Amino acid sequence: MSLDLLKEKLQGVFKTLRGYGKLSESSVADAVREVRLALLAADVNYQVAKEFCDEVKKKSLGAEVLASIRPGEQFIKIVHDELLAIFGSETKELTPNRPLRILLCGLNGAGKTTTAGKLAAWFKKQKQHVVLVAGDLARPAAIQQLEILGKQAGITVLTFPGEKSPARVAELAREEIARLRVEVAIFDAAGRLDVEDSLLAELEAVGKTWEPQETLLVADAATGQTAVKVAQAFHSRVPLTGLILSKFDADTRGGASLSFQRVTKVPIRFLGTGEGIDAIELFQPERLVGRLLGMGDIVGLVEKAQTEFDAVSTEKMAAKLAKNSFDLQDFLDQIKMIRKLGPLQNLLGMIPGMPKMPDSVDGEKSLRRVEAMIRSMTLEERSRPAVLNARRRQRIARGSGTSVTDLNELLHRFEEMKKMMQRLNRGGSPDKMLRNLMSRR
Ligand SMILES: Nc1nc2c(ncn2[C@@H]2O[C@H](COP(=O)(O)OP(=O)(O)OP(=O)(O)O)[C@@H](O)[C@H]2O)c(=O)[nH]1
Ligand SMILES: [Mg+2]
Repeated sequence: MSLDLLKEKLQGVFKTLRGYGKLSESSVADAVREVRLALLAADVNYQVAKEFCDEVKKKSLGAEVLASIRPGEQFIKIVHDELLAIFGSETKELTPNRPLRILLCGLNGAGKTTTAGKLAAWFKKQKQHVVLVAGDLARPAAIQQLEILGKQAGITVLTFPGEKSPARVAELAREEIARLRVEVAIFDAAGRLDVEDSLLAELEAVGKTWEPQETLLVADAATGQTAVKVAQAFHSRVPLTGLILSKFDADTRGGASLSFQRVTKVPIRFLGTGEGIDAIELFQPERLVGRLLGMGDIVGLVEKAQTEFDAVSTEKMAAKLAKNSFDLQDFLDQIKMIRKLGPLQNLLGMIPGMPKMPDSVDGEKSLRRVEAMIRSMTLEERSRPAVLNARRRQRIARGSGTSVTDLNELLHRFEEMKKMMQRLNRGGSPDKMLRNLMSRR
């Protein structure tokens, strides 16, 4: 996946930083240098990487660093915020105006036609009346390629056989769109060999007749800094309103995505994540940055858990899981261990996909209720919950000051958890088991 390399490197830097009790000027400088190398390795534009790092350094050493927060965390937060500053902190939606005319442009083979099909399918899913316009008259079989995509997705493709000028096609297509009451029309333009290409003039002409509200450049994420130059060149001829980074699934560097916005000030709108017609996603900066930095902080949780978990009982638990004899008593022991790890809310926040607790007080309260319920059970009941009939359940609820509904819920959750742990426990070490548990999404 794109940016995987950067992710790996950044997380390496953070891991080292976490070891420091205090961030000195030199440790900040070291970390910042590592971040810059990571950015450059991911093919982020040199100037962009430099500016980014200068900013991070300034903020890390500046007065706003809070003494009460752990230095490593503070640094991660600063990097996080700076990344968002580059990507833009929110998803920028396409204009709601209808009929919406989109023009897709880009270099040869960037993925325009595929993306046209994906976008059309994306709009169709939103119940929009969408058509594709075959505007690539340069490449043989380009029209046919679009028609195949259209057929696959059940989308009308407007073609004008015999027509030689794409600008004229745009004109004719607009008449059709009005007639058919189309809401969204996507114009698939011919690829340009390079930015000096005379075909750019042709694209300008298309822009004049098509008058798109959205002109989106499709750029191959793997082409890195070249893609940034391309974006600049296109932008100067046909004003771009957005970028679509294709082949985001393929490239591990993906640094271009960081450079684009900084250099062109044009927002990334979509990511192409595969060859299939559904392989497109809205570009969500928060999500991408979260993914990049591992804000779900799996590593941190595992480390923390590793030092504070009672190693002996973890081993015991793994053995029980393997034998499928994990029972409510163990569940209770585990809750106690979890509580030792610190504020519940922080802990849960580190597990990706974990539902947010309303607040730590509530979290604590419900843990205490669970404890009370299990404590009200006999040892036999704890090891064989199956014996819990209605009468016993009533007794336990009374004894723990809870309700039968609470108890039923607990038992249900326990069974679910047991099932999940069983699935995750592929005979590995407790450590591996924990990692498996934490890395599930
Ligand atoms: N893995 C992957 N492949 C993609 C993606 N988008 C497009 N492709 C592939 O890239 C190749 C070129 O795609 P096209 O859509 O034909 O590119 P184009 O820009 O229309 O090409 P020209 O019209 O010749 O300029 C095809 O093999 C696509 O399957 C993507 O997001 N991920
Ligand atoms: Mg094409």
